[in-house]
Amino acid sequence: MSQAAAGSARRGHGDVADLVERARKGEPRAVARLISLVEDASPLLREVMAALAPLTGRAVVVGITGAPGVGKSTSTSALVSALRRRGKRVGVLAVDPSSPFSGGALLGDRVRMQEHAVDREVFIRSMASRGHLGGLAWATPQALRVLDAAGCDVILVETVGVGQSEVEIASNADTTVVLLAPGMGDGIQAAKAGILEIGDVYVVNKADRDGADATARELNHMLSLGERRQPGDWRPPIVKTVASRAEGVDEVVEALDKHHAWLERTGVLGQRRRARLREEIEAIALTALRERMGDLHGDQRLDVLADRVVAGELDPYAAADELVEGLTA
Ligand SMILES: Nc1nc2c(ncn2[C@@H]2O[C@H](COP(=O)(O)OP(=O)(O)OP(=O)(O)O)[C@@H](O)[C@H]2O)c(=O)[nH]1
Ligand SMILES: [Mg+2]
Repeated sequence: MSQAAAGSARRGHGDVADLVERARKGEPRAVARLISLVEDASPLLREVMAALAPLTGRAVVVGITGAPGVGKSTSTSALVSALRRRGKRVGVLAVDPSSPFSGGALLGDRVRMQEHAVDREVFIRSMASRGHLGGLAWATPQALRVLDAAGCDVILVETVGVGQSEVEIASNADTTVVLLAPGMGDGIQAAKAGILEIGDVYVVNKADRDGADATARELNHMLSLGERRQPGDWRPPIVKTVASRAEGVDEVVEALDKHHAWLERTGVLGQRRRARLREEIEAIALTALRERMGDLHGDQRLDVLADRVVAGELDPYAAADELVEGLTA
């Protein structure tokens, strides 16, 4: 637990309300403190989440994923500028699922995000898994809730594409942007990583390099192969950008707006958010159950049940049922 978190844990109840109120007003230190509580899996989280619940549901969550070095942070920073020009309050969550510590990649991000560091309408946080139960899958939605309550209109979540994490990020976002770059053998990689199923918007970045058109064509071809689209379905657009010069970024914002409008019009937005919450609730419930199961080592109830199975009074399934009922009663 961070010092700050330990401090609020000691001070207890009233401080959570105060912290949430300050975060709601967009005070950066309060927002940072709340996200630290999430990262640390603080015992105060239950209270924090209860206080945040009525303040959330407004922010649009955009996931940005792609292979290492493809230009996610550069694109994210350029998107922040474009969104700020439109008067939006923006949150950025850089999630690094590969390391339990904030590593070099995130340091690099800080440099790329520097131009936004003094903007009070931009909140930027890096998050590492710190190895706690459930990891980032569990922490990300809670950190998103903090940024949502802080009045962010849009939250950009950058995740390095390392297999499973891409799918995880997709399940946390309303809209998922998949980044590719020419000359990385991306086409084949994309197919392998299941990236073709998760993108709502595809961006071929580094379009100043040779091969961008070929990459876009190949991607277009691969997307049309698996096509089983009905009329009215969303067809993911492919946008070419040079993120380092902010070229094409307005087109990306337009594509994001169009996708969001489609999500709302079709009711898919509600479906996606509900699916996300179902997963989150299930994860929390399973964690709670597992914790209670963990407490059973040395618990007499198990001995008693085992004896009854030995005595032929119960079969193991019925014994397990009794145990589970006892745990949730
Ligand atoms: N030529 C060119 N270089 C770019 C472009 N966009 C980003 N870069 C460079 O590509 C490198 C990687 O960019 P990042 O934005 O850090 O990429 P990333 O995907 O966030 O990388 P990780 O977080 O490490 O996975 C940097 O040196 C950028 O300056 C572009 O459009 N053209
Ligand atoms: Mg990055």
